[in-house]
Amino acid sequence: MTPPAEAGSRIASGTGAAGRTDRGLAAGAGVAAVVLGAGVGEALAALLAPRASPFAAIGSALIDLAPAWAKDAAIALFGTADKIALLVLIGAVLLGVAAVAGLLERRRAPWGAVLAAALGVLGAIAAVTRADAGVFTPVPSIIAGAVAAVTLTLLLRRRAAAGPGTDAGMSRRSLLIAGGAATVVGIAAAVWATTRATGERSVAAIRAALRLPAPRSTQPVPGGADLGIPDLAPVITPNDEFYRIDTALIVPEIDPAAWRLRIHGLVENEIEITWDELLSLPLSEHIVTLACVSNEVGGALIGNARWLGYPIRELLARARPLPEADMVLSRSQDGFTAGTPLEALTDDRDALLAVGMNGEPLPIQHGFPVRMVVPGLYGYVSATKWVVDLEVTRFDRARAYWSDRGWSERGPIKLQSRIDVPRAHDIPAGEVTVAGVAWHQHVGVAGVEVQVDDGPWMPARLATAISADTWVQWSLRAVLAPGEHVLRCRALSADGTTQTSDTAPPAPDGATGWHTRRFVAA
Ligand SMILES: Nc1nc2c(c(=O)[nH]1)N[C@H]1C(S)=C(S)[C@@H](COP(=O)(O)O)O[C@H]1N2
Ligand SMILES: [Mo]
Repeated sequence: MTPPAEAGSRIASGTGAAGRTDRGLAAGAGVAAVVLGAGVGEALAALLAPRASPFAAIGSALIDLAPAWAKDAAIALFGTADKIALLVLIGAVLLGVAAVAGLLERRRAPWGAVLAAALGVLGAIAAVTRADAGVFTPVPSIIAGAVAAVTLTLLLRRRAAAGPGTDAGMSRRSLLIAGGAATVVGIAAAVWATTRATGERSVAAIRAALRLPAPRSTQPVPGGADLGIPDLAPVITPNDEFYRIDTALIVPEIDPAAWRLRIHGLVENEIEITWDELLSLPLSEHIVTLACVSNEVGGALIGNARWLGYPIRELLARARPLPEADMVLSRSQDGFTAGTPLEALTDDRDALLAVGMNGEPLPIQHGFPVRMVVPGLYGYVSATKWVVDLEVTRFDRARAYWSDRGWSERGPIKLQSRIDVPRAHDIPAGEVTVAGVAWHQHVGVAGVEVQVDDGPWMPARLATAISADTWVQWSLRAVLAPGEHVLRCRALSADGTTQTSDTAPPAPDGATGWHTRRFVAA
């Protein structure tokens, strides 16, 4: 006997078996419709405005909505592949909802189509709430939702039109063909859209053709700074190996010719500076180790580069901050903000407005054309990439991006050290080289000690530090008998403190504890 709901459905099913097939087909139709809609949306975004991609808009909104622990967990799980992981997750959820829309359309038309359209509305809402939204931003999402809704209606109507008594195989076949075609077209459109990425390519071309002025002054790497030990982090991190952390699903594409930096707020003299003006100033090179607050003990979210730039101190001196100011809220083109103590930008530490990284213009992912680099502070409170605005303000008046999400308002980098060598877990017994890096930016590292099993702490050999603002390599020869061993390292700061053994997670202001590694010697 056919249940009443089935009888009322627009898809006639003679038997339970046919009913089950219909459900599968309906779910498939939902997926096909949403894939087609999403593909059309991505293609339109590629044509109209790359930053209007429905996928990227939803992803960016989720990133902004995510609490501190979620960001922490994502980075812990996926490292710098966290963005790909997010897109895969969104895709999976989208396909799930698409299947539900198909089933819903089959039983309660037009609610499945309404659900498909709602996905588009969701994308549009996410898109218009982006900091860099324009007039076209919601359009691709709206059209994507409309295409999905109409396609779903047509697909399942086609199935219904086959009706009772017609050849179910035929009708299933035509639905399979139409749905398959929609899916293929949708995937092709999405692939085309991702390979296009026009804006980025043109800014990449501008960057490639760019020649930065020679620095007025530079900072040499002392001879003994790099111990030259295989597998040990090189003292200067090459650009393509430099960690990348940011909230930007789509990297901002800024033509230097259109770049401006405004300095305003609690200042006597509001100023604006262009790219040409910035490049005409005397630029100098400073080697600074940048670190992410999300770096776990022993983690890789740290790198050391030679930055070419102009002291922010000099620009702030022109703007003349008012006495009550104690913070600078820097803002990137895509709306990220960092709150930096005014003092860290005006004291002698040479906080930079940087344009160059290791002898080339900033890579686009690392903030092209201009970013901030502030020795001694974690990136989230200081290292704004794609920076376009500095608002001189107060900590009790303004809140920065991550401070709004549970991370500490202040972010001085903590004393840390890491074991890089041996890289492998299974090592030959006997004399081995143990080596790593240690850092306490803007304070300096005075020493590193290593403990083998529960033995005494032994002083490691410290390489020559480039400056207090950079990490320093260390090494030690240890003799390991066959068997299991536990090695720990701890740094001694130039301020007399010893790296704490207390373990703390990255949130809210940086991880602590000793990097501990287990080896098996044979
Ligand atoms: N515009 C922008 N700048 C940003 C961020 C961001 O999300 N957006 N992240 C900050 C964080 S948390 C860190 S650790 C550094 C990382 O810089 P890198 O990607 O060049 O290594 O950039 C900082 N600057
Ligand atoms: Mo970070």
